[in-house]
Amino acid sequence: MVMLSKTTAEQYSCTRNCKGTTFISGIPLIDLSKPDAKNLIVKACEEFGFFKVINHGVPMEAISKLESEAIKFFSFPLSKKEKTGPANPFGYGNKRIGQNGDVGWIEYLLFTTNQDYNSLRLSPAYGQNPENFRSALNDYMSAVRNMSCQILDLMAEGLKIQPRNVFSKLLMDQQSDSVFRVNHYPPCPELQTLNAENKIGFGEHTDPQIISVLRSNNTSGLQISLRDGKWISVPPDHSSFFINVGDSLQVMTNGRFRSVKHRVLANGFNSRLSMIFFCGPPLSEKIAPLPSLMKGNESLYKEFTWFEYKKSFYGSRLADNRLVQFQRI
Ligand code: GA4
Repeated sequence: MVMLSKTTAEQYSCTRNCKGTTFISGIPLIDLSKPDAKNLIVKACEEFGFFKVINHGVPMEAISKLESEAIKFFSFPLSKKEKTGPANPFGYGNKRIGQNGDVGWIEYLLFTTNQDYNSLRLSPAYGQNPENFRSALNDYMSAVRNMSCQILDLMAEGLKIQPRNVFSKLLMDQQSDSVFRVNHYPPCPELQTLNAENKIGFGEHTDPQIISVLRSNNTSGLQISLRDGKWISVPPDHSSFFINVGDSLQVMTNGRFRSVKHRVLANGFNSRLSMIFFCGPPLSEKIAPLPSLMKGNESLYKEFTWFEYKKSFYGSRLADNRLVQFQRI
């Protein structure tokens, strides 16, 4: 049984299924329109490194438009999709994740966001009218970037640190090295037989960036790991967003917030579609604990820039602990 602190236990009720996975019915839920959002965000980042957001202000129209463009793209024949690949590191990818041997039951599109999609000419492989895809991407990313900044400002307020935009300014910077990913997990026929084992869609890992902002359709699959190593399934909710603490935020808070280990299991019957905005700092940014959060404590980490971290994590396997080599012993 998963052990939760008293206050948490009141909020989250758990049950176990036969394969030993724990389902948690209450992932921390943050209503961005409520005055206590900032304190609840801090609590969720400390306890889970993960929370769900409602009243987020991202128009449903922007979400549906991009979702339908993505569905259209993934329904094209493989040969056509491959014209926009390989994902090295940006473009269409199929089964292979990264460059170091990781694989999953997945196909995806990876985009860099620090270029202007108004001037970017998407290849005709994005459909008969790539302009539709481009404008859907632009609208979605700009709405999600705004919401991400709002969340990061609330985080700084909840932590009682100044200036309020200490995190969000990294995302607003013209040079912000953010990434956008659209994942399609097709139904996996192997899983349709009785007693089939779990099949990995996207293997366990932490995200390297500051926070990641995920939205999916209503197909399950996402799991997060609790501090004690137990995996819990996250009930999907197509109208909400899910926020992950990334490695960079763990360092900036000197370990007070933990980057959350997560993975996606394939589904036997339904397609899962997710879109994730990874909020990254500029390449030259020094990633280090914020002095106001140190309170006389030593930094747990050696100094590094986002560029140095990136160089190191592109050489890693998905499940590696990428921060370990930057930790002071
Ligand atoms: C994990 C988070 C993002 O999806 C990503 C991933 C990246 C990739 O798919 O190219 C990486 C992975 C992610 C971290 C380790 C390396 C690089 C795959 C991989 C094995 C786009 C990112 O920024 O880091």
